[in-house]
Amino acid sequence: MTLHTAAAIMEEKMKILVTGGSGMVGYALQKVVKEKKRPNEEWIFISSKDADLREMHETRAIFEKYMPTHVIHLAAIVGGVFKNMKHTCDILLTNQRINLNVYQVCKEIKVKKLVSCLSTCVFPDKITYPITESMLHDGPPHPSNFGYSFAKRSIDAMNKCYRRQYGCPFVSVIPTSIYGPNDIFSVEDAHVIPGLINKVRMCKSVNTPLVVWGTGKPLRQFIFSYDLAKLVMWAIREYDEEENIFLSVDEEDEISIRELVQIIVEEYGFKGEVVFDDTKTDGQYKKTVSTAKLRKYLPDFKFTPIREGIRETIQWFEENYDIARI
Ligand code: NAP
Ligand code: GFB
Repeated sequence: MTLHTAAAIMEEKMKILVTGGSGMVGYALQKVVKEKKRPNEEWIFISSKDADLREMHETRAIFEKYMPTHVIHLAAIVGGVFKNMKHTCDILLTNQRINLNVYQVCKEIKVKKLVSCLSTCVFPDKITYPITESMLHDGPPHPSNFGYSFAKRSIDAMNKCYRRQYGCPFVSVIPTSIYGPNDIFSVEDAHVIPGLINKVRMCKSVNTPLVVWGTGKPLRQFIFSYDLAKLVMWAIREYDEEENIFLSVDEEDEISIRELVQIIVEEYGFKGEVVFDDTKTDGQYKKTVSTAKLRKYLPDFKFTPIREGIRETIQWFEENYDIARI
C-alpha cells in the first residue's frame, strides 16, 4: 500500500453503527474499539432499548438519526441448540423481520458498506469437509438449526440481490461458535460453553454431578469473542469482496465437547462427577470449516488458546454474576 493510499484511508471519515451492540459480540467489539479505534472513525453501538429493529419505523428513525456511513449488523435472536429447536419459528420470523428492515434502510441511506453475520451452523449438514464459503446452499441445514439457518441464508440472498440490482456494498462474515464475556449463560438457552460454565458453578456450590448433554462426541471450532471482534473490525475496514468469509479458528483447533468439558471443569476447579446424558441431542456432529480464505488475508492472526479464553470467561462470569444473562 502506498503512503498516499494509507493516508487516504486514514482520512476517510467512517461513522460505524453497530446493531446488537449490547450482546456478547457487541460487548467484545466495544472493548476492541476502545483499544484500536482510529482518529477518522466514530463508533455507535445500539441495542433494542434504542430501537426495536423488528419495527420498520423504529429502524428508519434510528438510522436516520445517526446516518452511518458503515454498518455492522449483529442484532438477532441467538441461542444454543436447545433454544433453536424450541423456538425455531419465532427465531426465523424475528430475525427475518430485523434483517429485512436493516437491509432496506441501509439501501435507502446509501451506506458505503454493510457487514452482517451468518454462522457456520447454517451450512448443509450432509456435506464434505472442510466446508468452504461457497457451500452455503448445497443442501438443507441440520434440523436443530432450521429456522435460524434460513433467516441467515436469506441474508446471503439479500447481499447478492441488493448488490446485483442496486449496487449495494453488502457482505457477510461467517463466525464459528463464539464464546466469551457477556454471553447468554442460561442453562436452557445458552450455547454449550456458557451453559456448562453456569452449570459447573451450580454443581460446585451444591456438590452435585455435572450433567453434560449429548454424548460429548460432537466436534466444534470455538472462537473467543475478543478475537472475533478484532476480525469484524478488520472486515468493516478492509474486506471488500462480494463473497462471504469464515471467521474461525483453524481446522486443527477443532475439539470435541468431551475435551471442552475437561477444560471447563479443570479451569473452574470442579472435582465432582461428570455424567453424559445421551438422551439429549448432540445437534450437528461437526461443521468443520476451512480458514484458507481468512489466512490468505491474515496469515499471522493469533487466536486466543481456548483454555485462556475459557479462564477469562469464567472470571467475567464470577465477577458479573449478578448482571449476567442467565
Ligand atoms: P447476543 O449476545 O444474543 O446479542 C444479540 C443482540 O441483538 C443484543 O444486542 C440485542 O439487544 C440485539 N437484539 C435482539 N433483538 C433485537 C431487536 N428486536 N431490536 C434491536 N436489537 C435486538 O448475540 P451474539 O452472540 O452477540 O451474536 C451477534 C451476532 O453474531 C448474531 O447475528 C449471531 O447470529 C451471530 N453469531 C453468533 C454466534 C455465537 O456463537 N454466539 C455464532 C455465529 C454467529 P438487547 O440486548 O437489547 O436484547
Ligand atoms: O453450542 P450448542 O448449544 O449449539 O451445542 P451448536 C453444542 C454441543 O454441545 C451439542 C452439547 O452437541 C450439545 O449436545 N452440549 C453438552 C450442550 N452440554 C450442553 C449444554 O449444557 N448446553 C448446550 N447448549 N449444549 C449452534 C447454534 O449450534 O452453533 C447457534 O445453535 C450458533 O445458533 C452456533 O449459530 C454457531 O454448536 O450445536
